[in-house]
Amino acid sequence: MKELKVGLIGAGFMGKAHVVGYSNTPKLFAPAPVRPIFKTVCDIDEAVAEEAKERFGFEKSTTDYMDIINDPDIDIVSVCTPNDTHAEISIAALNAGKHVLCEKPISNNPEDAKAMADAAEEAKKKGIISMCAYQYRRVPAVVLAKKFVEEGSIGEILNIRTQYLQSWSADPNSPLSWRFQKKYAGAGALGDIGTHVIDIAQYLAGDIDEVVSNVRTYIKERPVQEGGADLLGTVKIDGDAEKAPVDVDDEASFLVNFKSGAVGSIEATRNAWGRNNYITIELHGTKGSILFNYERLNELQVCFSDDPDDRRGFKTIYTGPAHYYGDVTWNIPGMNIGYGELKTIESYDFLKAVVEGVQPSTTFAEAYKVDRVCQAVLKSSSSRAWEKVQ
Ligand code: SOE
Repeated sequence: MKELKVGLIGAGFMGKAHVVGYSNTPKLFAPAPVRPIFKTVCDIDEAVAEEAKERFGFEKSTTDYMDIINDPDIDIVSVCTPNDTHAEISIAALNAGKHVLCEKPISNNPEDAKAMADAAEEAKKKGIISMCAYQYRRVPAVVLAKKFVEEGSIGEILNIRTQYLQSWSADPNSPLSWRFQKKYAGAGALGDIGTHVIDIAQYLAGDIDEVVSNVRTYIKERPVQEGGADLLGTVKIDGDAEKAPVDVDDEASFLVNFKSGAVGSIEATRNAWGRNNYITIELHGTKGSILFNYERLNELQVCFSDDPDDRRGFKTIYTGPAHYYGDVTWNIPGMNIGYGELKTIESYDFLKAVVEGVQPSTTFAEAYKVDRVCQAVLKSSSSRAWEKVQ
């Protein structure tokens, strides 16, 4: 089997997710496009890099990402670092002829996002593949929703409502990681999770044309976290610790108008007690409706207008062997998939694209479009008016 050598940059939570995806690809998918070989793992924290090397089975560890860029033996680079470093690392990797799978959001500012989209476009001419890791558009139920939209089964889209709600930052003692600092993250809930549902909304309903928003920071300062590891609210720091200001949003809610004429609303917050990874999409068309909730990710609800009056209503389709990769992941109905399988589907699509030389979604150009929607949301929160997506 063909082998491709992987360099992982950033060995925290998302680094682990990429390793799970790559290592499970040849196990879940037969035939597998390649066998990924774990060559070098990089983290700015030496102990984290060394631990990841041992645990994930990399040959080497380093604290300097240029060791990966300069290694002619490495074919693929996974970028799992804070948002402010995505551009520098991804562009260096693309210029060195490496295929890049970069975490979302594409960057912490529009200039870098554009530079990344341009670099990806240039690299593509030389057969170099890139992908931004908006994995939720690959949930089989979301792919099925797209199929219903494309087939016209629910008619013309009138509106789409999406939400991404989590709870891990609702506790004021959740530490001030990079995710609460503009210079690293660019934006708060908007950039971190709002971007996922912007990507899905545009995947299903086309480009967003304009937005009007409400953006809030509920918890204005948080206890300072020692060390760089992102604890995602799993560890609390008690009230006596030094505190520093939060300069990003805790909540971004906005109305959107799509270029197609459809309307919608998007909401994102990590301050919603009781909501864990609550990604919902509700889409109404002239001939039917679709409803999805990631907390029940193996289900899609659909309602068709031409069902008889006495039995019209939402029915639940359980995704399985008949749906996106369901015949190769677990081919018995009801086995179900979770986040690990989803990251594996993403890795498979990426690795297959590398082998076939075909550009997969979400492209850096599409991810830059998501970023432009975020810029319009932030602009609208200051102007308190509708703002066009530039
Ligand atoms: C934290 O909010 C986070 O890890 C996001 O950064 C991811 O993109 C999301 O998929 C899960 O939650």
